[in-house]
Amino acid sequence: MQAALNISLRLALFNMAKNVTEERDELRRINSDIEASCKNLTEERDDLKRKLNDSVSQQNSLTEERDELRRINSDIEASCKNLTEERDDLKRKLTNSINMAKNVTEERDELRRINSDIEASRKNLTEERDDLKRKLNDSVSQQNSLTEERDELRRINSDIEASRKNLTEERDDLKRKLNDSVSQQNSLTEERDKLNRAIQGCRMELEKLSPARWMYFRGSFYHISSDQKTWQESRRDCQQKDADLVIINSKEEQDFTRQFQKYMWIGLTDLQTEGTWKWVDGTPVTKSYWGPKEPNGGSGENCGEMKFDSENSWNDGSCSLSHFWMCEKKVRP
Ligand code: MMA
Ligand code: CA
Repeated sequence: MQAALNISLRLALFNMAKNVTEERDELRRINSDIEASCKNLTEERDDLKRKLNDSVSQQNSLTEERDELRRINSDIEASCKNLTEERDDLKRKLTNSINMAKNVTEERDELRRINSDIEASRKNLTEERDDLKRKLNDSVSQQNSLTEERDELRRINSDIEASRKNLTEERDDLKRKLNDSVSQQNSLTEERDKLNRAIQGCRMELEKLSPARWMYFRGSFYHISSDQKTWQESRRDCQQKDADLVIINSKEEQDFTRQFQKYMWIGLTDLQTEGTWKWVDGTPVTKSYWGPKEPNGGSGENCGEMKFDSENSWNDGSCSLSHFWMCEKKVRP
C-alpha cells in the first residue's frame, strides 16, 4: 500500500515538472486541484496514516495473532501429533478390538450354539429329572409296599418257623409212634400168623368135632351135651374132648350161655374150699351172675349151674345130681 502510494506520488511530481509552464495554469488549477487533492490527499494520508496505524496496529495484532496462532498451531501440531499417535494407538486398539470383537462374536456365536445345545440338554435333563422324580416316587412307593410285604413275610416266616418246629417235633413223635406201631404191627403179624395156624388147627379139630355140634363164639368153641350126668362126669366128658366145663368171664358170654335155655352144669365149684368159688382153670370169680339168694347150699351144694331164667341165673347145686352140661374149648386167649 505504501509502495503504491510512493509510485502514485512520483508520477504526480513528474507530470507536474514536465508541464511546469504549460501546465502552470493548468498547475494552478491543478495546484488548486492538487491543493484540493493534497488536502484530500492529506486528509487521505491522514486517513491512510490512521489506516496505516490501524493497519500497523492491526498488523501487530495480526502478528500477535499469527504468533499466537503459530503457538496454537504448534500446540495443535503437537496436539495433532499426539492425536495422530493416539489415533494410531486407537486404530491399533480398534483393530485389536475389532479382532477381539470378531473373536468375541465368534465366541459368542459358539457360546450361543453351546448355549442352545445346553438349553436343549437342560430341557432333556429337566424332563429326565422329572421322569426320574416320578420314577423315584414310584420306586419309593414300591419300596414302602415291599418293606411292608417283607415285614409281613418276616412275621409269616416266623410263624412258619414256629409251626415248622412244632411239626418237626410232631413228626419226630409220629416217627417214634410209627416205629412203635411197626413193632406192634410186626408183633400183631406174628400173632395173626400164630392165630391163623391155630385157626387152621381148629378147623381141623372142628372137622373132627363137627358131628358133636360145636358152636363158635368170640374165640371159643362151645358144646352142649345131649344127655345128663353128675358135675364130675360132665367135666370128665369135656376133658376127653380136649375142653373143660364153660367158664363165664363177661356179660356177653353169660348171655350167650343163657340163650340156649338149658339147665346145665358150668365150670364153677367151691369143692376145694367151702364158700370160695373158683372156675375150673383155678381163677377166682370176678364178675358173678348168681341168682337171687344164691349161693345158698353151703357144703351140700358145691357145683355151679346155669338156670337161664334171668340175667342173674347161677345156682349152687348138689354135685351128684345129673344135668346137661356145657363144654368150652378156647382157641385164643
Ligand atoms: C332147690 C335147689 C336149690 C335152690 C333152690 C331155690 C329147693 O332147692 O335147686 O339149690 O337154691 O331150689 O329155690
Ligand atoms: Ca343153691
